[in-house]
Amino acid sequence: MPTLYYAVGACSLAPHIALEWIGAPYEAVRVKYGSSDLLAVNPAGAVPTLQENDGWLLTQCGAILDYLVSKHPEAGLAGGEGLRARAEAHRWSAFLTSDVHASFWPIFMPGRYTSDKSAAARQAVVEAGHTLVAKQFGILERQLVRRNYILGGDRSVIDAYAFPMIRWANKLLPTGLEDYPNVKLLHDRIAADPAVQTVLAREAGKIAHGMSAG
Ligand SMILES: N[C@@H](CCC(=O)N[C@@H](CS)C(=O)NCC(=O)O)C(=O)O
Repeated sequence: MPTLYYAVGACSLAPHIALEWIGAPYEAVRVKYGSSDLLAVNPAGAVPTLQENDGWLLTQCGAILDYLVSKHPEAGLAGGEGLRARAEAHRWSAFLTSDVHASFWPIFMPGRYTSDKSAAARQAVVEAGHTLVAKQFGILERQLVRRNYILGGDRSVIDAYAFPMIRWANKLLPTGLEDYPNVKLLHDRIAADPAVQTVLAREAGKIAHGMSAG
């Protein structure tokens, strides 16, 4: 049974959702960034971190999601089969990791992007982050025109991956998701999913922690 180390509000929500969609037993362990619990498992101190029973460790959200897709083909979370469908899945996974996730860093941690400690300098970095996020959400919005899910067809791990970032944008952009109606529809579709509600309730501490029977 795999163990997922996650932090509340983090991108680890994506594999948490994927594990719940898959429905096989897993353990979910809440950790804090930089905590000794997390550093003992993953010296990078980051989530998501997935550990299999034999101790094998996998980090990097996109790699974890791809691993879960391959480990559980019966769950149908790949977003399509065939050479080009797999390439599209990798394309969107890379987009989320490198372009979308990265564009939030100046908003989350402006101090990492300027040596100027003034509030005005930090605020300027945050605003630059808003512009970056808006650019990436424009791309996501265009992809979702006439599509219920990012890869088309049915839901996939790529939708799970986008979900925490869509929540961040909703909360952090000055006008939330107002300019991205199709992204908002995707958000609402995923948020309405009972498995996703279970995961959100668990991460919020509203239901029991620990093992899931699936
Ligand atoms: N490239 C990594 C990034 C992981 C990452 O930065 N996760 C954040 C949470 S969304 C984190 O653990 N941050 C802790 C830190 O930067 O100290 C991935 O995609 O898994």
